Amino acid sequence: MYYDHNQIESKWQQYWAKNETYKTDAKSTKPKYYVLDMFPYPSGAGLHVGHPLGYIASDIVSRYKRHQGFSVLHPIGYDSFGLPAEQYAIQTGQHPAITTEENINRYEKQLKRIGFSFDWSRQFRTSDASYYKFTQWIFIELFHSWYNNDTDKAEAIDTLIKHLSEKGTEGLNAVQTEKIEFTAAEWNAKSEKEQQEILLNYRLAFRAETTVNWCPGLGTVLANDEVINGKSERGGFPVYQKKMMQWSMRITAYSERLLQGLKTLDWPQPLKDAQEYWIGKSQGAEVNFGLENSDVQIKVFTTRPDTIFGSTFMVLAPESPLVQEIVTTEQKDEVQDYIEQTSLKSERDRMADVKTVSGAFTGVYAINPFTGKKMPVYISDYVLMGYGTGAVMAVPAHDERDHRFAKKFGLEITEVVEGGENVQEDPFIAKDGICINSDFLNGLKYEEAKAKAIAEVVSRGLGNATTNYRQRDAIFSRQRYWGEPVPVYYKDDVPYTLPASALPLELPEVEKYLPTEDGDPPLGNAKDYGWDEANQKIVATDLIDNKTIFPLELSTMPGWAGSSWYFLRYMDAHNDSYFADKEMTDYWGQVDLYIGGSEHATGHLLYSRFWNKFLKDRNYIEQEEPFQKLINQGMILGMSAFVFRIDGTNQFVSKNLAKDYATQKIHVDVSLLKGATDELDTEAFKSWRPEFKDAEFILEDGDKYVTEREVEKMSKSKFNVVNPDDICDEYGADCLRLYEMFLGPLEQSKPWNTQGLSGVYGFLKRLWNLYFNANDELEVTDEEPTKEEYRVLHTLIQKVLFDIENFSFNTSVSSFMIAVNELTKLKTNKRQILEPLAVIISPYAPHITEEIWSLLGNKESIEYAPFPVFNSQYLELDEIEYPVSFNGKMRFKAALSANLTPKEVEEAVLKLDKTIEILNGAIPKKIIVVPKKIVNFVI
Ligand code: ANZ
Repeated sequence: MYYDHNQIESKWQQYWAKNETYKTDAKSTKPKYYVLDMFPYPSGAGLHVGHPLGYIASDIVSRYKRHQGFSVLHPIGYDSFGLPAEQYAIQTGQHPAITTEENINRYEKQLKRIGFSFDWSRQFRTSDASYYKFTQWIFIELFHSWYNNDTDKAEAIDTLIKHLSEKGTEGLNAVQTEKIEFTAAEWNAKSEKEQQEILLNYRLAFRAETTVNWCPGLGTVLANDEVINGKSERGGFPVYQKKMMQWSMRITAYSERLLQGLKTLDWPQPLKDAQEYWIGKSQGAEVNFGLENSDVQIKVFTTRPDTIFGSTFMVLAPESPLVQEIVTTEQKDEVQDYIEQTSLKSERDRMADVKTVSGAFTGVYAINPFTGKKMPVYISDYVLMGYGTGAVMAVPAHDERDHRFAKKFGLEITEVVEGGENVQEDPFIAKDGICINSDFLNGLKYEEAKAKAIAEVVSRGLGNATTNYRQRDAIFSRQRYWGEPVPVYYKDDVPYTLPASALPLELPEVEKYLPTEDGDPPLGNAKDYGWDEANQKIVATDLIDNKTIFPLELSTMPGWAGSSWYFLRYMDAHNDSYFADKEMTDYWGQVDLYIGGSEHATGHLLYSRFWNKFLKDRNYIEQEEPFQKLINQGMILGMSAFVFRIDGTNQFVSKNLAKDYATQKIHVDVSLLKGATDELDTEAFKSWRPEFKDAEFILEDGDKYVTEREVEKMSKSKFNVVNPDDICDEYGADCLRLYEMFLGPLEQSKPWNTQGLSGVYGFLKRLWNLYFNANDELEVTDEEPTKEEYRVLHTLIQKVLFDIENFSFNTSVSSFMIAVNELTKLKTNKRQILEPLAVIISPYAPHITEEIWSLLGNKESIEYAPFPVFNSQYLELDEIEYPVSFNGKMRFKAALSANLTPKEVEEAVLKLDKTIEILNGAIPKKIIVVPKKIVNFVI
């Protein structure tokens, strides 16, 4: 029978949808397995063949686990708030909800076409009010929580308020923006407003004035990981530093736990390294330096207290508030100029630029407490305000940046440590890391010197040992429309959260998506956006009187809010009263397998770990870490095509003639090539774009325009995308799935080549034909298979079990091919072989196997058929071909039963005609039998 992939695939896709084949039971007595793909953002461009790579792998695992008797959660939904839909809304006036809906519909159609076994019933979008209701609820919980270092977890703000009202800040060990101290009496005497302002110093969701990455092109603030080389990740607009009142999340409270947790996770090492680097833990000391003729102290953070004897000057961050306090009148102008110059640079640029050395002298001197020497105090942009204390003791003999600075400003350079292997940070390495030039540390090695220096700093009351993290709190406000409204209103400038009963705070309609004339975010355009506190409802914006009707927060949440907890929502996707029932989160626990791109290393994967840990602290869930195993799929690369335009003309010269001309290389759409060749369809090219309408061609071999091909990232802008819909039409989804897996190891990047599909298609036809006879009739017998047939089947089972458990999908596909070829040769038509064969292949190629399964007379879907059990007995050989040697020279081979003892082998070989002939009456001195390997006669 003809293998009609189109008919078969659409038939089963309808069957699965109608029967909800992949719907996960709410509760199950089976063991659970949770397989998740990273939350897709449905862009307008639709899917190309690179996108499904990870989804195919996770789908194979899901199906395999179902065959193995697991209750599998394999959900899908959409991260649907975000900038592109909003940018489009600004340009066209079309509501972002409409664009989003269209994009999702298209995306979903494409996904369904590939036959993924998602539980579609659990689907949701981050922009659904029924979902963001709980994103807002989590925000409120964060707002009403603080981090207690003593219990090492987040607690309800009430426990903090109790502490403050009973003991003030005494004995309080909290994560805070700024260290403040007061007594219980002082706290109790404060007004409500004052108390609320103080609490913001501790809340996990808080408001503070922060230097932000302001992107005028997008009209919003961006997170550090959304800025690449001073430009916005989306759109490439310039990003500037600006001070603004912003909502932030105190992720730094979790730095240490985020770091420690990595040890428990089965994640790719580069991903763990990226998180570790981002968190950036450094251990060192904070040391106070007194100023000459002044009470002012400059506190520095140093990771090298052992070099304090070599510190000859100090440098403050230009933004440090201390600068204004200490600068002398003579130096004021120079310092002011420098501060302004610095404000134009982003923190990233400042860190990245190690070449330019600049700074200004404040006019004052500090005293090195260890050497008693005067240290001029400078400001320079290489010192960052947000790190450590915003001040450094400069040690030019041991720190490269300090060294460059000292050279430029003619400052003293004193060596303290003779470098060595264990002084890795020391750029001026010489010998063995022994301290010199300080009687105090002389002769000590780096670690000893560091410990001794810290002890001395502490005993002299100059400072203490500290640990610093490079990670910053995460800015949470976006001055945009298409995001979750922040459920907060302002009374007397103090933020209060909406009661949970008022959630969701729905995104209001606005007439335009741009900021208001007063520079407020787009929500400032909403007509109904006031909060009636007494009646607990939203009312007209005009009614705001700041007495009973209050203004609501106008910024929205960032893209990462909704994606920081979606994996929990899938466990109980339609619960209207709770983000997810505890019974459900207990049952599903961690995501067992998470597949997605490596670009989420320091954004999503830190934020979601943070929220998960927070929800655990507050006893809403049990798991400390959300994603146990994670795989980063590689990228599928496209084969771009180029034409050569002769400079200044509309003439295009074929690739192999192009070297004779001055040309410009231009991308052309790969769909303009003839079939799967490199040859350009010149007519199609002419009608591709108006500017090529009159194109002329210089052809080669008389009639061909050959394009140049190059492997590049697959992307719409490079015109090298291949649409999976086209592949599904021509070859079918099963072929696409097998081919994507066959391309190579999942984690690696690999080029796409449409020509390769026909080989896989041939395999599917051979598989199909195994079940049919020469008259195209299904023919399967109930006869007992031969040993050889069993051997082929069990070799395959063993291989595939190993491969799937090890996420090696490409090797499984090759073993399918080998098995089908062998079974074809054996003309196998035994049910006991062919039925399990269909089950083994079904996770990879679910449509064809589902069809075969039903043709074989099964009434239920193949999906829940048990996976065949491996039996090693079938791999044992009946006969062994012994090479028989005489004095080390192999003369012939003897096929003997595998069950013979060495003695029996010897006897059997001695009886063979060939042996008798070669021995020719001689009596062997020795006969060596290596069981199952060789026989050797010594004569
Ligand atoms: C003296 C010293 C001597 C330092 C030496 C380094 C090497 P990490 O490892 O990244 O934590 N530093 C401290 N605060 C800074 C700030 N706000 N901006 C720029 N640099 C700052 O680096 C910590 C080291 O970076 C600190 O130790 C300090 O310089 C500098 F041979 O102190 B060190």
